Amino acid sequence: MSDVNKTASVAYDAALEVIGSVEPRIAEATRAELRDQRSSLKLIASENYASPAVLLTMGTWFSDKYAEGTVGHRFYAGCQNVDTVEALAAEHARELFGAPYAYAQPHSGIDANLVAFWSILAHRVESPALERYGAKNVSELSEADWESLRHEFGDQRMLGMSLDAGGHLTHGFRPNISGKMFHQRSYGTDPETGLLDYDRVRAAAREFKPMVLIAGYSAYPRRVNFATMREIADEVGATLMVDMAHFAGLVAGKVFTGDEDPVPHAHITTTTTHKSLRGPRGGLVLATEEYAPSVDRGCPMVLGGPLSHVMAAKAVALAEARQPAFASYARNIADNAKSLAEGFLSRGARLVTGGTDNHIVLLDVTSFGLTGRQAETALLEAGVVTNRNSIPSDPNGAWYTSGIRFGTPALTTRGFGHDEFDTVAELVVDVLRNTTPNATKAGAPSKATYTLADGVADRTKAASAEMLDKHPLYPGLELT
Ligand code: DSN
Repeated sequence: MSDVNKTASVAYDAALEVIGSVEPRIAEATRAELRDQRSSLKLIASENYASPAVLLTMGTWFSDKYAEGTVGHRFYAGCQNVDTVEALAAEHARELFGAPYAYAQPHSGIDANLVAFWSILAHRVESPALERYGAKNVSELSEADWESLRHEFGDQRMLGMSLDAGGHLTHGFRPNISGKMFHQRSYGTDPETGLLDYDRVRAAAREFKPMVLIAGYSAYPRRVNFATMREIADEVGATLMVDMAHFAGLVAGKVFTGDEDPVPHAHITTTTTHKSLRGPRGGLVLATEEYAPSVDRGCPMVLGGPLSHVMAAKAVALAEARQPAFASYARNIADNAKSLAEGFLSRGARLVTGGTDNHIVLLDVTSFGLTGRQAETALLEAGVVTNRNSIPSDPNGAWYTSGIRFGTPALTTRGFGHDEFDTVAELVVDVLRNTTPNATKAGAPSKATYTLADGVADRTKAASAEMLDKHPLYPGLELT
């Protein structure tokens, strides 16, 4: 790896010189970002470090090509090389995940979910209506028929995990477009254990009868039984959509297999490519043959022109994920999350669900007398980069929150193991124990401001630097 990184140094130096000749401040910000990423403990569960091969693939002239449409069926001429790239990205995705069909165009996870929603509505509402009306496409419908079909689109139901239980904004959260496209309801977790209760999901599905049942999460620190979710979906005639944006790397690395692998159970699986999968920022949709034709129309029905340079980088990242080394990496992600969770528990901290069996650890910071916002900012002051997160029935609401979400994919990429993650837990607990909320003018504890005791940030940074120096980011990559 360091030889490759050494070669990449030449490429980055040259690139930064070219960039700097036009806008030096961008070249400097790019250098600063590398310095910052190298020198902080990155524990944001949705971030990672892509390889230089992935990163370099994004900086090419594929960025200049329009290619709306799909492989072999474009709205622009001259897309032969984009076809090669998109077909390869899809092939790697199909092989890696054992999916009948893959769509590599979504620009992000939210876009991938929008494509999935569109596809489900197209397949389950539009196609049967066109058959009923004897029309080939919606443009052929009379104004009256179109008006009635528009109402049908808006009348469908979605059931997804609630935001405070760990679901995502796009799983039917009212302020999000998903909560407006569909009548929505959410399922939560057991109030005592914080764990998914499949009987409750089943009961909610039987009562609400959704067209779309969404499984998957952004902040739930446990595995999901997707075979059971499919049974529930089948019982009520729902399409099972799984959003594996967070844990796609664990699926790719075969940490999640059998009932825990969503792909064989879901009708449609969506993901990002940049989280545990360690690729470029972007999205991906996997689907059964049945849903493939409607997903394939994602651009231009839902998406703008594909980012061909990013699809090329997806192909490179997926090729990396098919190497045996990726399976060890994925196992280490999950082992390290356990080490981090044990490190917190042994120091008396409270974790949502009492632990983890994926890549996420969700710390309840109320026992430190802090809000998530205070904890997040105090940790950042000490060089520990995390994000605040709601916990079930959060007493501090979605802005201040009561949790800190930790993830192990990024530091696992740097080579952190059990001992380092135990030290991370020690450092985090030290910072939080030495953080106190300030008082508001009225004398109540503030939810936002805090005081971190003198010396804590420095000692945390020094201890982190020791670990980070032992596990450098992009070893061998040096900029002049
Ligand atoms: N930004 C992603 C995350 O942090 O989980 C979700 O959109």
